[in-house]
Amino acid sequence: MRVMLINPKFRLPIDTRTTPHLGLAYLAAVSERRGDEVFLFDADVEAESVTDAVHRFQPDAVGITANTPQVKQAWRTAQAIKSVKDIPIVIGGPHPSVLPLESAERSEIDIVARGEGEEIWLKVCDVVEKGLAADPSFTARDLLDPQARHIDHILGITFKTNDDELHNHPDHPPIADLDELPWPAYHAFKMESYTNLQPATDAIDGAKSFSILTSRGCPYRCTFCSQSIMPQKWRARTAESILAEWQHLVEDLGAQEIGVLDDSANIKVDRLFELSDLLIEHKLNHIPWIFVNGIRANLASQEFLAKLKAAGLKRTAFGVESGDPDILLSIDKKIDHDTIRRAFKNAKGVGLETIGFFIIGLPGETEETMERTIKFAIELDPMIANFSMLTPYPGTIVYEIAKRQGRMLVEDWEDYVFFEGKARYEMGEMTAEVIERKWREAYRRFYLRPSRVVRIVTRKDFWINWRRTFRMAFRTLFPREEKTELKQAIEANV
Ligand code: B12
Ligand code: SF4
Repeated sequence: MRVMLINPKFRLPIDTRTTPHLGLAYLAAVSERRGDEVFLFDADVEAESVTDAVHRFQPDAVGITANTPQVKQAWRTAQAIKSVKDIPIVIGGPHPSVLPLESAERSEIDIVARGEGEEIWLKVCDVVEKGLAADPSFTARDLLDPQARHIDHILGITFKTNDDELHNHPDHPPIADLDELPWPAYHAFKMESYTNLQPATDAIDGAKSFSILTSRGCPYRCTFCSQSIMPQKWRARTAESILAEWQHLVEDLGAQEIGVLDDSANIKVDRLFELSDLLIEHKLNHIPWIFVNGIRANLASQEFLAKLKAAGLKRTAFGVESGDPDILLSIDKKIDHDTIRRAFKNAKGVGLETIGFFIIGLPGETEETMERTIKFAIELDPMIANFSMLTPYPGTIVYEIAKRQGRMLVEDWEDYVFFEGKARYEMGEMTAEVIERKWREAYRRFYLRPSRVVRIVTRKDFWINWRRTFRMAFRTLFPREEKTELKQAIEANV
């Protein structure tokens, strides 16, 4: 069967890096294993329009991914495809997973796949393939025929049959053994069109960078995090399975750096001790790698981090979130400031570069609590401090709090992204003016300290990449109004 997997266009106005979509890379891999011919259409890097691509490739089924700011473009993309042919269209990803009915109600969407998608996608493909075998003119309308009950057996999907009845099936069970999954199908992507997620080497954009996922899910439920889209049970691959993929990335694909994309890779430290030994034993530890999303600070002893460093780890991030003890408690991070201090000390002690993730504008914040966050960031002094202004995403607890007790300043899903240095909601004494001012102050005070400036300009990668760094810094401190223009360009680009 011919299947097309789509990442709808969504370019942030800030200078983000592009990287192949790992979720689609997994879907492409399982589809290929099923025997499908896969066309991966990443609108961020494709030159042709999606309709031209559909005319040319003639897919039998289409899968589209969507996070919240992407979902409207996903719908537009589906409409464009339906204008060519009534191909079955499945939408999945973080946004439809938390608000499935919204997409299922739309005529251009046939099926919403909630949560982890590989098994659901395969089951839908099986049904479409059988339908096409029985009748080569099988369409999405046939798939949703209420009498035929083609997809009644598939868990984890939400859809509307042709008689307008909505069906919301129970969740699909999580994949029991992640080692069974094939490796992400990077060959389906135009790899030369991507940069990298977070440069680990001084070569920056020149380096061949790949991502890897060694575990899925997270047992925690921080109030601001969209973790609820994935099964709560943390599941991990074995060290041997990770090693095999790591070898493939380095030896077959020429990876010069690797980004580990797990949400919480170190829930079981023994597994990473074992992986480190294997990376060292197989002489893969010369390839730098980083924990892009951070690891749990409460499971980051010096011995553990030293072992990871010996295995090639160059940089790790920690989610610090807030410098105020009460706010930290309120977000259910289940961590305290001393533990965070120790984790940074341990990481720096073994020579790792560090990143701290901080949030400005959590529910209940005041100017004083934000001030504590800025001071704590300066005290921890990571190599990179990332301050984000809170955007309450649907499906999170902060979203419910912001809706109930605050005032959302955005209506449109496309605005649920960090744009123009603007706050996304207000609550109590936390006005947009305060959030925006403290956020700008955080960057200014953290990065413009004389000691910090000296340290930055003496780094080699600063000089390799100085134009981008200045552009980013300028846009952070002096955000400009560019949303309308950008949105129009994206809409016109379907
Ligand atoms: C890496 C990453 C990025 C990278 C993107 C790289 C890329 N091209 O994918 C960067 C840094 C650019 C990024 C940016 C943003 N991100 Co981000 N990101 C992630 C992260 C950490 C990992 C994504 C990943 O690879 N997951 C692993 C794969 C296997 O899972 P997956 O992609 O979700 O796909 C699975 C299922 O969702 C499902 N599925 C997905 N699509 C489809 C389609 C079909 C047809 C089917 C059947 C199934 C299906 O099946 C897949 C396999 O199981 C996630 C957190 C997370 N745990 O997922 C956040 C996450 C996706 N990001 C998030 C957000 C908010 C953003 C930003 C909006 C932040 C911002 N700057 O304002 C931007 C949006 C940028 C954009 N262009 O869209 C949120 C999304 C919440 C939401 N409601 O949308 C997440 C969930 C973080 C969180 N925990 O809150 N992000
Ligand atoms: S922020 Fe990190 S620790 Fe908290 S729920 Fe999300 S992934 Fe888990």
